[in-house]
Amino acid sequence: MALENELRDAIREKQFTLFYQPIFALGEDRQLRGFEALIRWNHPRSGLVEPGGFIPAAEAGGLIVFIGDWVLRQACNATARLHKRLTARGLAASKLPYISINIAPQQFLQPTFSAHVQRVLLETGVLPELVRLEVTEGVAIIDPDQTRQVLEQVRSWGVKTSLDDFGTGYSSLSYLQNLPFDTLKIDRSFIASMDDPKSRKIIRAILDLASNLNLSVVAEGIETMEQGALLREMGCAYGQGFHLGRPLDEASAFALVLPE
Ligand code: G
Ligand code: G
Ligand code: MN
Ligand code: NA
Repeated sequence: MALENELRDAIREKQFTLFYQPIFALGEDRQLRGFEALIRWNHPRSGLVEPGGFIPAAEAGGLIVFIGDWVLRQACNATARLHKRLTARGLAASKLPYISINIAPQQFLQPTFSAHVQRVLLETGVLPELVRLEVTEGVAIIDPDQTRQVLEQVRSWGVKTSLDDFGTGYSSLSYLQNLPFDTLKIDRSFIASMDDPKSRKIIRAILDLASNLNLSVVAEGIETMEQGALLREMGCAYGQGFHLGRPLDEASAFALVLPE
């Protein structure tokens, strides 16, 4: 309960902040393609707290909906501002980095969620095509029909959809068949164990499946040069991870694309 009260204060006192982890094309030129927004809690006494330390409590207490709505608006706002500055400098719309936003199941399945997305798109002016919503298969386990409806609705506005943590859950394949996703994010556990030939076979199978289903693939948790090179060789187009780039505060993330 104490943590829940602290979280309420944190919302009121604007203690949350977003970090942005770059997502790159794994090809020769390492083009920056997007950012994943990752929440941090600037705690008055503990300093910067990672989501693992408070998202579970926020989910249990229902506060994740308020926090998540703040994340969505904040990430879209920041991205719209960045895009304005980039286009003012003549960068083509096709080169603008997208923003990928984690949506908790409870938030995603709110009856008002898609209306909220539409409102945020309109109010921030961010290009819908440059917004990606990341969900795990947890949403489909709770309510497959609602999940499909919401994914279809946001996609009808141009927003892209990603299936996060792919490969770790229960019956991912039927979700791929029934749900409209644009992107698969291979869970970082498979990348971490790439030394194991079995793990590489699973990654190959995921890449093959994704290619046949016309899904783009982002490998998560790339921590070494070798992992990045091997994934590229295997045909994985995109990646993120500490080797490529750590989550950055807004100014540092913007500086990656807006050199002085
Ligand atoms: O940044 P870190 O590795 O500590 O994140 C841990 C977990 O918290 C990840 O599973 C990530 O998806 C989740 N997470 C990070 N930011 C957000 C957010 O804004 N909303 C939700 N729902 N989850 C987030
Ligand atoms: O569950 P989700 O995929 O959203 O988790 C994203 C989390 O993964 C972020 O909180 C981020 O800090 C973390 N992360 C990003 N890159 C790496 C990495 O290379 N290694 C590890 N261990 N974690 C990473
Ligand atoms: Mn994610
Ligand atoms: Na993930």
